[in-house]
Amino acid sequence: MAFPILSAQEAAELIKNGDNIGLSGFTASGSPKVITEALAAKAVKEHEAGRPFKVSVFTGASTNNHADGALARANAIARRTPYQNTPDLRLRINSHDCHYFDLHLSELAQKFRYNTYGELDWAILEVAKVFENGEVVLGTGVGNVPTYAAKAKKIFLELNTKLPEGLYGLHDIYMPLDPPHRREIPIYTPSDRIGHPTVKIDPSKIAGIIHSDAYDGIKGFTALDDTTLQIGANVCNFLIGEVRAQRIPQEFLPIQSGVGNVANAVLFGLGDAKELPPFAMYTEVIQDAVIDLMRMGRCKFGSTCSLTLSDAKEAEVLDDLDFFRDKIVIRPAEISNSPEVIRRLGVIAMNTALEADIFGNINSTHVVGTRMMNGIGGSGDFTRNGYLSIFSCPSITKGGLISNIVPMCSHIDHTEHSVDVIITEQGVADIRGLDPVQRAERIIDNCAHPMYKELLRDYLKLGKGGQTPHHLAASLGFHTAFQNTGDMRLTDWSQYA
Ligand code: 0RQ
Repeated sequence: MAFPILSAQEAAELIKNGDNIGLSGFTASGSPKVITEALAAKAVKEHEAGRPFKVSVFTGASTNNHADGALARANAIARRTPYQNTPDLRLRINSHDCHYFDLHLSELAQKFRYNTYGELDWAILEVAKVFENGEVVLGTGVGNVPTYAAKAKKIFLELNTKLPEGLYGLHDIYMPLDPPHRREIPIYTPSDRIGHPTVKIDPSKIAGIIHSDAYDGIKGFTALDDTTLQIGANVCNFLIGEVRAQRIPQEFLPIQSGVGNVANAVLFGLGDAKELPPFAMYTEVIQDAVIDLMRMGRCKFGSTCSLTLSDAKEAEVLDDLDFFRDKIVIRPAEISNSPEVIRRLGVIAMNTALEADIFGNINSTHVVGTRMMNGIGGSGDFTRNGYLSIFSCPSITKGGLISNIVPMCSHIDHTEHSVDVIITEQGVADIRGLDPVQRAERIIDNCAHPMYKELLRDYLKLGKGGQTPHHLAASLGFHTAFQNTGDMRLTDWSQYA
């Protein structure tokens, strides 16, 4: 069947104000690029003509500057979920121009199959190859494509000529049955393949193929500094100790690692931690550092939802796919992040906190409890279900104006029940088996920055008892001081005494 070839503008013209759109990809990888930019340009024209134009955008995780970035700048996003991380969209979300709701990444596909958020008018999917029967080979990120392709009324395919057809075989496309008919997802080791290398699309739904040759535009990470290097070393030393103590099996367990600079530093540390055996990853994102670990033989296999690589690293991988073919599988988000599989495999979950409180709760998403940063992403899927759940972050931010260890988190994404270990450049607080006061003492002693230790100890003395001895009025004292003075060090407990 010959599918119509459209320009990005022709495709955008078919999308109407109020439509629901599902995008391919997971992080910037595999997200569409040219139709979303044309859609943003259309929105600008519509707004200039005095007409409303906004669409609801559903994705796998964050996207890229061509999608979230362009659409947010055009104020063209009515509703958005799940994870995002472009500065322009962050501004729209925090000013309520865009109605964003934050969700565990593993949950979105199922919710769409039950029409929780309404019907999907369009799916826009970046692909590496289209077969005549409508089957497609995806790019470097899968996200929720199988579900969006099945549910969308109409589909645009962005055929990216930069993506080699050799990507065929890297994906493992599998859609689980839904409740009440659900059965186990039969993954017993990270490298198990249970699905199909392509996504099968009903050819009658393909509204057009649009050519593209754009890169994902992912920047390299901030250079490692003393703080992030020390965090990475602390994580690795902790894991080595756990293997020695036989709390982790000698053959080790699969690793999940989050996104960002801190996660990158942790992965870097694993390259040097030769006492740990070569390991597999069961994760949602493979970053640059993992590719280097594969070259070094330290990471032997990576199950992921995306290859979130800088443009240079992506070119390196795409040019050498034969080396990576038996080392990588790219899965849909509901499989890469499946609570069932994560629990079965015994994944070691390593994610980054914006702030941790002295009782072991974690804020991953809200700056000073109010401004959305990125979203919970997959951190909850992995933390809640992991064999061992670790959070790391620097002990201070902005030169010490902010302590990342606080009396009470200003927003909580991960509760004390799911968090096993907190690690900063100062040290490691293993809080398993401790009561709240014991946890607080260990986190302050081992993780807080010296400039904040006394303030935190004094807070603990303010409480009037109870198992978790908060002083409720003072519990957000660090954040209040920051809002009033710009410096958490100026917290004055005497006003609460
Ligand atoms: O701001 O860029 O202005 O300097 O937050 O902080 O230290 O560079 O950390 O890049 O590792 O990101 C939690 C956001 C950390 C990320 C978060 C400021 C700090 C800096 C970034 P600047 P760093 P990272 C897998 C799992 C949730 C989702 C998740 C994240 C910026 O890891 O989004 O884990 N996680 N998904 O200065 C105010 C604080 C702060 C603060 C840091 N307490 N208050 N600002 N910053 N702490 C992936 C997916 O799910 C797809």
